Amino acid sequence: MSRTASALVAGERDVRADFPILGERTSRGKRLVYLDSAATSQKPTVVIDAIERYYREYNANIHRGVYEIAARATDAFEEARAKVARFLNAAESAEIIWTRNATEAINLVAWSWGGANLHEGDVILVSELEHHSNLVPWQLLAERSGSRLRFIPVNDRGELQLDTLDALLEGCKLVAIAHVSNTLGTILPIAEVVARAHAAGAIVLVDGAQAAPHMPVDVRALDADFYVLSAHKMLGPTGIGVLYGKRALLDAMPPFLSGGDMIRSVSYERSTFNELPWKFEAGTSNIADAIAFGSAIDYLEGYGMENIRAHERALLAYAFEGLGALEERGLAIYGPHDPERSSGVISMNFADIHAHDLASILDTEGICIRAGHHCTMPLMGRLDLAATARASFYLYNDRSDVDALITGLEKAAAIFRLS
Ligand code: 7TS
Repeated sequence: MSRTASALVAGERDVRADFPILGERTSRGKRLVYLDSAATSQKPTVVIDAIERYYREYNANIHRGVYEIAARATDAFEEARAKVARFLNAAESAEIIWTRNATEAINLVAWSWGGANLHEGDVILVSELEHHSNLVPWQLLAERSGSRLRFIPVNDRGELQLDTLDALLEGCKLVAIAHVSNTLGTILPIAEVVARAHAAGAIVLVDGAQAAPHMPVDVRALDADFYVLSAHKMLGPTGIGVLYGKRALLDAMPPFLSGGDMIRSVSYERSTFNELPWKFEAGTSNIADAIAFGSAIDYLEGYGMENIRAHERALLAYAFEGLGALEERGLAIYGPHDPERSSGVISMNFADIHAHDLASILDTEGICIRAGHHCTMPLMGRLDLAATARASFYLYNDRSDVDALITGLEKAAAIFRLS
């Protein structure tokens, strides 16, 4: 373990100092307690600087200019792709496709792979806890192709129930499933789902938007066929995301968007297409943000994903313990109450205080959480909830943030005169 990594786990290093926004004060003069990283993460100085350096020093379009700054931009862009490939342990950089975000990566697969491979009567299997981004594209694909959706159930704690999986996999061509639930933090048993799906002849897309930021991910060890993520949830900029796909699948897929850069040759009548990964990258890419995402990966790897996971696991245990004292006053916590089976997300309701009121009261203390359905309306229905208040952690959070959250909840209890 490197010195900085062990310091992170021990909570010694001032990680906050690397994130300029965390030094800001709210309009009420409060220190920022940022507990909404599941929505988007904050950005360290190295990422902000990487964006600025690109625009100040070598802004040029890629894959076409012969001059020096164009070559520099192309190299930096492709080097960032190579970093993502290493980060996910992909077999090669050509398996990493840049997209705008996880949502676009899922849509790419739904349109391209789904359009070519799904037919009348086929089954698409998703879980009951998916983010709308990993549900709606499959609903639309089912409509277009005449295929059907089925759902892997979750129990009342939001844990996946796999006893009926083999029956659900009958006739199934594709399983699309989250690695970590954005609403409950549940870590799903992906390796097992993939093995059983493959045995039944289905391929698997894993929505890693909430996993890749928080734990080591090895797409080859998982044997995932597709894996998607969003840079903005893992210290990178908005507007850049990733589709990982196995080469054999990507090679066989038709293009998604079309135009410049994704072609090999074009005549008035027809075109032939570029090789991977550029076949799927039509038009000018989000160059600056891809490069800055590479810097985010360097920063994360400086700590080590294993250490980031350990830090968040310890913080979660501390939070469960502290929040436990409020349970007798009506605090309900959803999802698995076990740091081993949960990523850094805590979803809750406090007595009959509406989640939005709770979020507003916490906001007056500088505490940022999210309230609502978290883009998982079907899961909310399944758990019989209208909304939850969700606190989510990252490597820059520490025990003082958890303490602030608990103090904020106590203030809410006082305002609402909870006994
Ligand atoms: N999948 C999961 C599991 C997510 O949590 C999110 C975003 C997405 C997909 C979509 O990511 P995007 O970058 O393409 O928008 N989740 C959340 C959230 O929980 N709060 O705000 C966004």
